[in-house]
Amino acid sequence: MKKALITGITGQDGSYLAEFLLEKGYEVHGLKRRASSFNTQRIDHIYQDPHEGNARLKLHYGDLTDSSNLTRILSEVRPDEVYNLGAQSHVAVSFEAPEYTADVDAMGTLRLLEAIRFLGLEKTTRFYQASTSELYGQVAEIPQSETTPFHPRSPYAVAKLYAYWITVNYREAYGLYACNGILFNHESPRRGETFVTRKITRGLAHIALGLEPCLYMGNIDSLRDWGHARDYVRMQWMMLQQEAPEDFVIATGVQYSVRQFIAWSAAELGISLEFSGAGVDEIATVTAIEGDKAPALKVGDVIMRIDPRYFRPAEVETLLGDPSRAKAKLGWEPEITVQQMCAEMVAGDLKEARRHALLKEHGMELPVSLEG
Ligand code: NDP
Ligand code: GDR
Repeated sequence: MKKALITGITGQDGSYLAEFLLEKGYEVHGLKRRASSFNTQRIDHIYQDPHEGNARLKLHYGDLTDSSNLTRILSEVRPDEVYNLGAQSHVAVSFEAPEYTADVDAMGTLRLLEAIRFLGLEKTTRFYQASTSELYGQVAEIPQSETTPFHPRSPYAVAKLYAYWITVNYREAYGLYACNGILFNHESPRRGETFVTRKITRGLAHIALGLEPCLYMGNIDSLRDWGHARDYVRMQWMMLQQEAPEDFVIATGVQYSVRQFIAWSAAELGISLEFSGAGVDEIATVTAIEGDKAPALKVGDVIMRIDPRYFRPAEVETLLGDPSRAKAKLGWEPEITVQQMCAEMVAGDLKEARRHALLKEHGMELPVSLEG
C-alpha cells in the first residue's frame, strides 16, 4: 500500500487530495495544526476512527515552522509521496504578516526538503510543491506558461518563489523526484471564506435571505483564470506518477473578471444586477428578481459597494494560464467549467444561509460576517 503525507490536509486542496488518494487505496497521513477549536471540518467526512483498526487516514500534530516535528513525522511515516500544500495562503494577509508567511511558505518548504534529505529518503520519496500563478505577478507575457519569467507582487508570492526554486534545487542537487505544480486559482464550496469567489457566493446568498445588507469588495476589475479544486488535485497526483520529475502549469486557459463572477453568482440566486459608477464609487444595483428566489430584496437595492480597505498594496491585475504542456504530456483536461463551479458554490452557500436564517428565526446567534 502506497503512503502519502499531506501538509495542509485541513485546507481546501488537502481535503480533496486526501479523498482522492484514499479512493486510490493509499494510506494517507496528514499534518494537522494544534488549534484552540476544531479545525478539521473539511475532512471530518473521511475521518476514520483509529480505535476501529485499519484506518487509512492518520493525522499528526505538526507545523511547517517546526523542523524537529517534521523530521520525526517523516521518519515514522517514510512516505512514498509528500504533498506540500500547507501555507499561509492568503495574499492580502501576507502584507499584514510577511515574516510569518515567509517562515511557513518559504522556510517550511526547505525544512521538509531537508528532512527528506537528512533521513536519506531522497531516492525513495517523491515531493510535490504547491507553487502558484502568483509567481508571475506583474505578468511578462500573456498567457503564462512554464517558461514565462516570474515577477512576484506580494510577500506571499516572494515566499513561494523561494519554495519554487528550492524545490528545483533539491531536484538538481540531490536527484530528488520533486515537482512544482504552478496552479492558477482554483475554488470550490470548500474554498476559504475570505478568498474572493467564496466571499461573493457566501455574501450574496446571505444578502438574498436578508442576513447581510451589502457586499463590500476590492478591485473587481481583477482578471483570474479560475478552475475547480477537484480537477486540480487530480493533477497534483498525476505529476508524481511520471517517469521523470517536471514542473507544470495547471490552468483552464480562460479568464474572467471578479465583476463577472459577482454577476454569475447573483444570477444563480435569481438576481439580475446593473453595475454603475466607477472606481471606488462603483455599485451593483438589483434590476430584476426571478419569482420569490431572493425574498429579502427588491428592485433598486444596492447590494455591492467598493471598500478600498480590500485594495492590495501591490495588485496582480491579470492572470491567464497556458496549460498546453500538462494537456500534451499528462493528458490532463479540466472537467468542471467555472460556471458549473459557481453554481455549485452558490448552492452550498445558500444551504448554509438557510441554516443561518433558521437560527435567526429562533433567536439564536449568527456567525459574524468575515473580513477578507
Ligand atoms: P488553504 O488556505 O485552504 O489551506 C492551507 C492549509 O495549510 C491548511 O490546512 C492550513 O491549516 C495549513 N497551514 C497553514 N499554516 C500552516 C503551518 N504553519 N504549518 C502547517 N500547516 C499550515 O489553501 P488551499 O488548499 O487553497 O491551497 C493549498 C496550497 O496551494 C497552498 O500552499 C496555496 O498557497 C497553494 N495554492 C493555492 C491555490 C488556490 O487557488 N487555491 C493556487 C495556487 C497555489 P489550518 O486549516 O489549520 O489553517
Ligand atoms: P488570489 O485570490 O489573491 O488570486 O490568491 P483572492 O481570491 O484572494 O483574490 C483574487 C482577486 O480578487 C481581488 N479582490 C478581492 N479579493 C479578496 N480576497 N477579497 C475582496 O474583497 C476582493 N475584491 C477584489 C483581489 O484583489 C485579487 O486580484 C489565491 C490564493 O489561493 C493563493 O494562495 C494562490 O496562490 C492564488 O490564488 C493563485
